[in-house]
Amino acid sequence: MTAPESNQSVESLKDDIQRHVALTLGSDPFPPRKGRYYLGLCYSVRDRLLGQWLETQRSYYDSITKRVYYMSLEFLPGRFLMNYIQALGMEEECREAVRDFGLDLDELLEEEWNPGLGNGGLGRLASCYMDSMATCRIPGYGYGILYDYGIFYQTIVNGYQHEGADNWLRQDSPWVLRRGHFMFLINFYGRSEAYEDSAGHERFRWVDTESVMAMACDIMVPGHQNGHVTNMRLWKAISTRDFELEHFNRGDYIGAVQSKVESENISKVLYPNDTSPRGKELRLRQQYFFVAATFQDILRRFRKNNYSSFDCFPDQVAVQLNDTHPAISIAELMRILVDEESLTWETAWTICQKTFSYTNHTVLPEALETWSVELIGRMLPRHLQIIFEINRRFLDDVGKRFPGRVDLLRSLSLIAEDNGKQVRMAHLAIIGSHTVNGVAELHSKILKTRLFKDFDNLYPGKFTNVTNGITPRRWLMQANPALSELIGSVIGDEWIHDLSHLSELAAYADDPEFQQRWQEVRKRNKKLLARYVLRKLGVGINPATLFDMHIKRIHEYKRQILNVLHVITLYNRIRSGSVAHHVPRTLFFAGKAAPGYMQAKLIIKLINAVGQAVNGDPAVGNDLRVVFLPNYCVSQAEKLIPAADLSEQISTAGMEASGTGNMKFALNGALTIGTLDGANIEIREVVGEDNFFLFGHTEEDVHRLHSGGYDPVQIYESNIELKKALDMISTGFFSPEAPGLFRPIVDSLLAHGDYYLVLADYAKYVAEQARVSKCYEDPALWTRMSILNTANMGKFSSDRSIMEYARNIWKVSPLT
Ligand code: 475
Repeated sequence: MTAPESNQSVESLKDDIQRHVALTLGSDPFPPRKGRYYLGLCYSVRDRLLGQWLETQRSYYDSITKRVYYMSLEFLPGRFLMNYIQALGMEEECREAVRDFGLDLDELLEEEWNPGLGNGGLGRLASCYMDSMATCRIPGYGYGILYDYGIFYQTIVNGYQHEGADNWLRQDSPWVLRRGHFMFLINFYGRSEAYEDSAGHERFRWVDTESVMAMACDIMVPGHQNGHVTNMRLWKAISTRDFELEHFNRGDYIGAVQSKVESENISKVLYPNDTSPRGKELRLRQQYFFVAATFQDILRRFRKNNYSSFDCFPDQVAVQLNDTHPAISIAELMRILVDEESLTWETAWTICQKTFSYTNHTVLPEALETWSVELIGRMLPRHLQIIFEINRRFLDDVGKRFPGRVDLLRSLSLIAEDNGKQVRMAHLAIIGSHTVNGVAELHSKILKTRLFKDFDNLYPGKFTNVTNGITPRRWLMQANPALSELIGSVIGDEWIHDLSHLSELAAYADDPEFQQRWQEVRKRNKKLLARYVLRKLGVGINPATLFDMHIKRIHEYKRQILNVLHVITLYNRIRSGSVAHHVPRTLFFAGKAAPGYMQAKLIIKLINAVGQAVNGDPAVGNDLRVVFLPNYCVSQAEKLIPAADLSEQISTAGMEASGTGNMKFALNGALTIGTLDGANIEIREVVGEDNFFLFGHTEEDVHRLHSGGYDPVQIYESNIELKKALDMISTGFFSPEAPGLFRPIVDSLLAHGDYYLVLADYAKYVAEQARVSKCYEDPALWTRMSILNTANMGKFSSDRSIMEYARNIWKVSPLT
């Protein structure tokens, strides 16, 4: 596969780069400049993939195979250029080509802007799955929205988070292929009108609608050196001509342009996952926009294959709903099948249930989506009618099976009544799907035994688990070239396609020579990161210290506060000289807080304030440093993770559905300090109890403590170090200019019951951290643990996850 074909030679690459600089960009190729040559290289690499992409798409038609539609409002693909280069197996050629122009490939790569089309875990998972679908040759597509503005750009000003607009398409992206000929009309508002068909049956049609066009924009997702290129199709809103004409005819030019602009707002901006997602009309418009466009595309392809009946639709189409964000799909497919294709309700419903499957990503009650009946009724009147009819039939059925159980009807209904009438999107997704999965074993168990217990009783076997995974291509091969090379030198490169091969490393865990090489690679990565931090923040950090990282969205359940309390405790111990000797640590924090989540934003300020106090205290010196890296994103994660010694995975047990950062760290040889939550449990199972730092209450403990009897104040009173740390926060030690600034944080822990059980886990966490330091002082032990972490991570490849989805849920096989 890697054997250079003619267009893979350095010379042909150089010709193409210069040709693109001159003829695509219209720029003078001399002298070679970074920005232009970066683009020239992008177009040259793109050319080499486009042929494979066309061939792959054609092969789907030729084999008339079942296809997977992965529907997600979010994707976080990270930078593309290196991913494409490595997929083509052309890294050396590209390095040499640009070197000949006096440029450096690594510098060119930094020119690319991160497409931040997602919030965090859910979006990044979707992109890992796209990579694995392509590498495993699963025929499928990703579908989403091409937002003009991705997740906000975070800066830290005086310790506070500031949000800036992320206008990532400001300069056209070479990776986005606009398909002006794939445009679909999308309707909104209007009303549902009853009429009688020729056979005298009552039927409905959706009339008096407002409309907008959805234009397809495609991004290639290549498999790793296998010639398979999957398509990610993102929709962009374009105003309709009709809309304009109507205004123009009335002589209202400005009105025409204004409504054009407004209708195009649909794909303008990604919604940050704020504490409460309710009531955002534009968000529901986005959801339906992308669903309606995607289904027109799905049906276009289905029809192209000349099917005589819709009965075989589920044999051709599998639709995966990435959380409930695309769940309105179920009502949309019913509308198409019943209103437009004239199928009976029963037939249409059977087709729906055989087509959809739904992945849940969170059990936090505030994150479960609902839409008011009023809003859906206004924006999607026919869909609301359909949802009511689905609910009527469903509750009828439940009533027959469980007579007299009014409580059950209330808990299962698609409509919640307690807070004004709301449609529960998770309930719609569950009853409209054949399979519902959680994303780690514990999470899937919680879905069955707590959150959706009644549904599990009703539909035994519908709930299942697919533990998340990450792509080894981006998260080891690309992010950590030095470690990849070391691994390759002893076990070869098969792990890139089949991560289980990493287990062969275990044989080297105690080999002193291998250990030394392992340590050298890790040291080198830490030095690279130290240089990056110095460049970005002007802060010097010592690569010889223990690199302790807590990088993820800022949320109370992820308990950055627990980490901060540990930092303050270390600080106090250093200052009082109460530790015989301390293992020097550098604490890394990174992550965004939802713009409307005040407590999370205050936590960011606290981290920075503690950092300022600690870093500025001469008594501390090198022993403790705290850095907060602004604007966490995929590219930043790629720099941080390979340099981590310790990975903080310390959520309240039962609250982190899976986590995927935890997998990235362990794969790169960091050790985890973590609770029995999400995929931590499964990571610990495979790497071994001895190679994992465990602490904290279990999910069952948490459930019990939440049922009553938990008293954080008593813990505070009885733990001197904890009391001191909290008192420092609440009395303004870290905010002398505003002593009461951090009171809300301390109040949430003491006055408001400490819902996330920070105090309950504090003592065990601090004790386990001491064990971390002790192990770190024994390099042979630490290195052995590190190697064994990497060696045992085979299970967490997203290739494994995707093959489980393919076999057990989608019923599709890889193309041969
Ligand atoms: C979980 N995002 C992780 C990851 O499965 C898990 C919610 C509402 C609106 C927009 N985005 C969201 C999430 O819910 C999310 O990212 N969930 C995460 O999904 C992949 O590993 O535990 O928190």
